[in-house]
Amino acid sequence: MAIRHYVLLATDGFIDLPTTKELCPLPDTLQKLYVFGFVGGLYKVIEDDKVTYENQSLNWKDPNNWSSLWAMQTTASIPSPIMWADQGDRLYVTLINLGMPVSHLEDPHTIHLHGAHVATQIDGFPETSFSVPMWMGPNETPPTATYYFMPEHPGTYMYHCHVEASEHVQMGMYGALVIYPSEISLEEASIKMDACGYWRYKGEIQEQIPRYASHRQFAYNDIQTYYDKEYVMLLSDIDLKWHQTVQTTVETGISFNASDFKPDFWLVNGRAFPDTLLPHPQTPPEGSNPNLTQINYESYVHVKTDQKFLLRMINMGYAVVPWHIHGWHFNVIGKDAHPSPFLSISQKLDEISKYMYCCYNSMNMNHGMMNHEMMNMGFTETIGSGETHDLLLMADNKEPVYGRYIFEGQDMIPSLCEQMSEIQAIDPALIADIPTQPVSCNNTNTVNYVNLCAQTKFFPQFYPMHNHDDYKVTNTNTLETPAFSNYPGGQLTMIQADAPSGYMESEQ
Ligand SMILES: [Cu+2]
Repeated sequence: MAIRHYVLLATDGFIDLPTTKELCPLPDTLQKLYVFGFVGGLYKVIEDDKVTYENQSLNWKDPNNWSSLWAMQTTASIPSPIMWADQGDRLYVTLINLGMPVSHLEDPHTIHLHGAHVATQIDGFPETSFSVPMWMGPNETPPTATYYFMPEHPGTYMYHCHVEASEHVQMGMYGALVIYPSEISLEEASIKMDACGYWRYKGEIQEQIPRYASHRQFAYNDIQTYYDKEYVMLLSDIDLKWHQTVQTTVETGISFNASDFKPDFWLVNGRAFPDTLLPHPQTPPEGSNPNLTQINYESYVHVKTDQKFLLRMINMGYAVVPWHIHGWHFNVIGKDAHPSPFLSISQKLDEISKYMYCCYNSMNMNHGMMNHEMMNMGFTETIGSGETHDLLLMADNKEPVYGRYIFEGQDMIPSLCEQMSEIQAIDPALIADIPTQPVSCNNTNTVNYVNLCAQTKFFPQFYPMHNHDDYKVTNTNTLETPAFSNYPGGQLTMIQADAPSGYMESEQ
């Protein structure tokens, strides 16, 4: 059990949104967006009586820190910092209100841990509890309040300010909250790592789980929820006019009618495609403390073929999102921090069928129920506002089925590579250049399928995932009149699946 203490500071700021589909656009094509948000992050961790200060400068009790804390005014971005803990930890979040110097609004703020099973007093709904007033200057002690949460259920959560939530949420005051199973909670579910690093379930070694995998590679206290990599996909939508009205409301006296909400930007982890392919600015540098690097807002999914990956879908927007993933079908293993009931149903059916197989095989009984799958699978998941859905995917290998057709052709149809070289001869621009991970504006590595064909390379594979309200896969160019939309943009990102571990290209 650890005590994890975060310090969040509420303030305002600006983010840049792309208005075109260029990967690294010119600065004068960016739309400045006025936002509210929380800054700060993990302050300290107490574990086994050992105190680790992750960021001493967040210690608001020390007057020497007041000027640097005050200087965090106007640095808000979207989303707010990720918070995480293990089941059974004690999570504390101290809130400081830095005010909103850009708009001169003097609103109080709260932190509502959305989905957390907490007492009214610390639920962050100001109408039933309290809100935190503005700090009046770096020469005074900041007024604070500290929220407390003892997570009982692993899963994907979110947090947001609940003061005038229609406006403060639209303005960007939200972030992801992730709760992992603990070693103890897994053990209570008969899942335990042995002294040699093997994961065992009910005593049996689980070959599908690598040795020494972390307990934070399970989404739930269920053996079927192991993953190799995890990603947060926090979805939100932006109405530029609403943001502009809030920015000037103190001067103009004009406020925005929430029922006029009409979004023109759609974001994944605070960014619109193609920015979703770039490294996320909030990811700590490599080599940082594991407390800080445990989870991040990267949205370009980069895995190896045959790996399992978890998408923690969070919808903070005001519309339902039909999230569609190309390439593979997902298993919905949880919703709103509860494991899918299909997990235990399918496991019980497997156990029954194994028993039947053992006992009646000699009687030549049909054992077709072996490895029975009763799962909530799909390729488009409809995610309502305020919901979180955990999607588990296996990046299975397409080469055994598709490799021969692509490189050699089959059934009297020439190879796809041959067909593509004809297309290339007509118009080379029709063969896409795909930016590969890690993408950077200074050095964008790309591949295209004709290059891959020349090397008889099947990998990497690339698949998009996106909002299937496809008009939300655009970036609105609001800098020109009349405004127009550029496709692709908006709520779109990519999955890159590299060759499986130990794969030899010469095998092809
Ligand atoms: Cu607020």
